[in-house]
Amino acid sequence: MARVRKVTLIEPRPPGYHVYSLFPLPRLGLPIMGAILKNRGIDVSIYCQDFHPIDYDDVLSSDLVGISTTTSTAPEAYRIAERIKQAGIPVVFGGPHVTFAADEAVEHGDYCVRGEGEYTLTELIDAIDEGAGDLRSIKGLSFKSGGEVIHNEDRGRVTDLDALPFPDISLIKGSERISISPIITSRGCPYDCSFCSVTGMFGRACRYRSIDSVVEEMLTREQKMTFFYDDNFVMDPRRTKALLELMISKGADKPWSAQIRADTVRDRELIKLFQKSNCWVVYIGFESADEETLKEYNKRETVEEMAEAVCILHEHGIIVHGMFVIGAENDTTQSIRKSVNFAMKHQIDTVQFMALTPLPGTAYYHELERQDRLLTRDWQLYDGHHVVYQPRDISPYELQREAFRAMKCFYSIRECIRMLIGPDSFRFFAKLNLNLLRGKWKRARWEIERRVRRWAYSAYGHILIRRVEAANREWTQALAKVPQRIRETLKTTPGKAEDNA
Ligand code: B12
Ligand code: SF4
Repeated sequence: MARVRKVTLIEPRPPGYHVYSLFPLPRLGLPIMGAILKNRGIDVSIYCQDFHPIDYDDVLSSDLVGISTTTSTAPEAYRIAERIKQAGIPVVFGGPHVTFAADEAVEHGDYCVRGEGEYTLTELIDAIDEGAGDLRSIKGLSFKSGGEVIHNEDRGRVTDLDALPFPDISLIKGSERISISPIITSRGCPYDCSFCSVTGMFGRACRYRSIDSVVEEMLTREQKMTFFYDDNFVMDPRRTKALLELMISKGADKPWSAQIRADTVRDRELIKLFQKSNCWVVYIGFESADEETLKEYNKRETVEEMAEAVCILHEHGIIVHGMFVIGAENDTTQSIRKSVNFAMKHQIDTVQFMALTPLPGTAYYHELERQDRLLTRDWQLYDGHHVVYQPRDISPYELQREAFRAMKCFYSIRECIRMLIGPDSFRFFAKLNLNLLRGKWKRARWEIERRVRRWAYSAYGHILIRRVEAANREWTQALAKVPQRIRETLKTTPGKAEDNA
């Protein structure tokens, strides 16, 4: 094959509706790899289907096509690949799904890159340039040779994140529609929540970019807001503080949001800096308001810490998006409703109640597969909105119904009205008047904007959850036919390594 001159990278659209449908965002792997290839003189473009449909005339003139996968987008990735392969163009997969399902991926494409892809992809392109002779020495690569699937040895993770170029989001077709600037400052997470695939993919050792590089990248972006993609933005509070101070001093303090853990909020100095640097919303994985379920998830947090976090964040004018995962082994209808009540009692601003999803690469996946409790391997249903396994103490149908019930309860018309004219509204107007009296115009404007947004999200949540439910009707009906309870007495609990040993 001739030299690789043109590469197209594709992020397939997620199936159906999901809680983020209104705010499409690209993952950053493709824009980082796109920047690397562009720097090597390769003609690169990225199709992120959420922003632009795939132009096959363009794609089919590529020398190599790279497709990114999460579990729920894998079936679409494979469909796209079939079409490209028919035209004789080699396809390489990567991403958090195929990393743990490389055997499956190579049935649909030529190559599969496991784990972080930057160096593996460039080595693959070098090998293709040289006639694809020496594939076996490329760490992290899987491929088929003479009918046999070869998995080369794993590649270590990228150690120096500053050595990578900034993700070039302008390579994404339709990038002008990206309304929030996506920035990632670290990789890896020291925790090990049993439902999460981040640690399997990016490891438990945290790797950080330098704060200068982060702020430099932020200053190149035109969007009016920033979303930090880090799995846990406060892995090292000292570094986070230094980053926020630098953002303020360099004028990179556009309104920002990030994912954090509830227990980090206890550091008041940090939260004051959050406020000062224009943090407007934080995404917190509370997961459950049931202590036993928290233990099962290996969350290492208490319900008390969660409640305290919401209170402190609200005192500082920061919106809280609460993320809950329902369907643990311990979960019953009562424990699930406890989480819903917690969210309403503490006036969490927006929420998502996702059904526990055994993603490949997680402890839950291995254990539920071992116990033959996966109801389907139709990956597009692995989006957190479909129950895809047999829970222990309630039926899959009940769990599916509870997931919708939880969201509908939170995003009810009553709650929307309460937000407009309830006691919280009086607090808002009192605070607003105080800011106006003190001449704090910027703060007052910000408070109004925040309030309007919060209400708009609630109204949106109300509509969205009904759409998701309608789209899922067929699956919910199918679940109604699955036996009510699992009969065998389970001796082990997925996700609890010590029990399973
Ligand atoms: C930003 C983000 C989002 C955004 C944007 C999502 C999107 N466009 O898919 C939002 C907030 C909308 C979101 C929503 C959801 N997300 Co999300 N999200 C992330 C997050 C935090 C960062 C993504 C990112 O940019 N990572 C950094 C870059 C560098 O990594 P990367 O893109 O994966 O690329 C690297 C490798 O994967 C590989 N690679 C990737 N693609 C390719 C392609 C080729 C050809 C090659 C060679 C290599 C390669 O090389 C890259 C460079 O090292 C990740 C966690 C994480 N740390 O990655 C979760 C993550 C991707 N999300 C996840 C999930 C489950 C969801 C939700 C289903 C659930 C939810 N929490 O609501 C929804 C689904 C929505 C949807 N779009 O489908 C899972 C996916 C796991 C899986 N197996 O499917 C992750 C991994 C987190 C987790 N808990 O495990 N998410
Ligand atoms: S859920 Fe969050 S805290 Fe837990 S392992 Fe995943 S990224 Fe880390």
